Amino acid sequence: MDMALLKRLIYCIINLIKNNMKSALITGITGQDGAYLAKDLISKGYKVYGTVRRSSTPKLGRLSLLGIQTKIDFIPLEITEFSNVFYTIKDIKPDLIFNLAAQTFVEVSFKHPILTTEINYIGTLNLLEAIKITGVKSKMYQASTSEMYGEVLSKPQNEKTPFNPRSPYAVSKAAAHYLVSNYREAYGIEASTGILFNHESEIRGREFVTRKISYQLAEIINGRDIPIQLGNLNSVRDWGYAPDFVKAMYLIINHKPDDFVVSTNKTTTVRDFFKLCAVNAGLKPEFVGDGINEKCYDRISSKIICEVNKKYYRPSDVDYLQGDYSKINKELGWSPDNDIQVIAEKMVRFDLDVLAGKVNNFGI
Ligand code: NAP
Ligand code: F7E
Repeated sequence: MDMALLKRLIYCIINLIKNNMKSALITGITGQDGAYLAKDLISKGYKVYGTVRRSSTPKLGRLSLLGIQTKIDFIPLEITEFSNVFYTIKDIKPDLIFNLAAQTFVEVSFKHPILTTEINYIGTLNLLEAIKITGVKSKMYQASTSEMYGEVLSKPQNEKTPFNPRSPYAVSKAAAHYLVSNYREAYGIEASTGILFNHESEIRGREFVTRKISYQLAEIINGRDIPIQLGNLNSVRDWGYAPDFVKAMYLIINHKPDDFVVSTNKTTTVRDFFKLCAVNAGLKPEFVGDGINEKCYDRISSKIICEVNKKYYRPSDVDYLQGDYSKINKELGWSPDNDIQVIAEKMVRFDLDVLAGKVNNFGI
């Protein structure tokens, strides 16, 4: 057979395989969860489409770090633009749609409540309307959040616990959550939600408290003199590991449409997470004082390594979250693999390696 014909045949076979692959669209692929989820879906043989919104600087760092940047079909998408969402769904007709795009930082939601509502609520509505109008048979996953429980009405929280949101972020997510169940009931759209409790990782945004701590402790080990400035040290979270949690998303979307809590059921204060990280960084942390005057000393160097700064207090905070994940455990067999000690160890190790120049973090 001549070479040109052979090449053409191989090209046709590759295209045939590609066209028969199951496809998934991830909104918010450049974020923490989007990156891990994309990696999982690619390893399962999915053709992955990822949405990226325009910016003046590149932001594919997480995807580069995970080695999957070249394996994704990127789609320009601004989720608040209905026509953009509509034509994306109409053209791709993905088997699965994971709606992870959101303004995710609670603190910013107090400063940008309208933008947060437009992205998180209208964005979700745009997707649901696009699915409804185009009539595509896509299954959809909505990224709901433990923040919807807010000032909690019972402990631990499960799928039946009423919501009591405490921030514009939480309100926008609760509204989007109700939209999903409404479109499910009213139009038979196959949409599910995962009510995910906080989940962290080496590629978590540096504005969130866990990564702020691990990264800035690594800076202190590398000679930084200024203590880390934190807000509410008494806040309690149920922290899990993001790569474990994206596995739950895949199980949820492939099950009959429903809502599932994803969590670890274990609680840790911000102060205790700080201590765990500091010990992992080779320090000997001790907190002294109360409220705004609380400080943490490193008993090896006698230096202050952390102090409270009221700038980081929120107008209203969520003080306690603890998720009961027994439903997803019973029905889908999911449970978390990594506990908070392991998470702290991995995050501190990564940031120490980054600052020592041992790994390229692509700016993440
Ligand atoms: P993240 O790292 O902040 O990523 C958010 C993603 O949304 C980014 O890709 C971002 O793109 C994209 N995005 C923001 N505004 C957009 C817009 N207007 N149009 C299109 N895309 C937009 O968040 P994450 O931690 O991966 O969380 C993923 C989802 O899970 C979010 O919906 C979040 O609310 C939810 N959730 C997260 C947690 C958690 O603990 N991580 C817990 C519960 C629920 P850019 O890169 O352009 O900014
Ligand atoms: O704050 C307290 C802060 O910003 C955790 C998002 O992924 O998880 C995340 O939201 C707690 C809060 O996460 C600082 O007041 C103290 O009580 O890391 P965070 P979050 O607000 O829980 C949920 C589930 C989501 O859905 C969100 O998208 O830590 N805290 N001092 C601080 N928090 C920050 N960020 N910075 C501080 O200095």
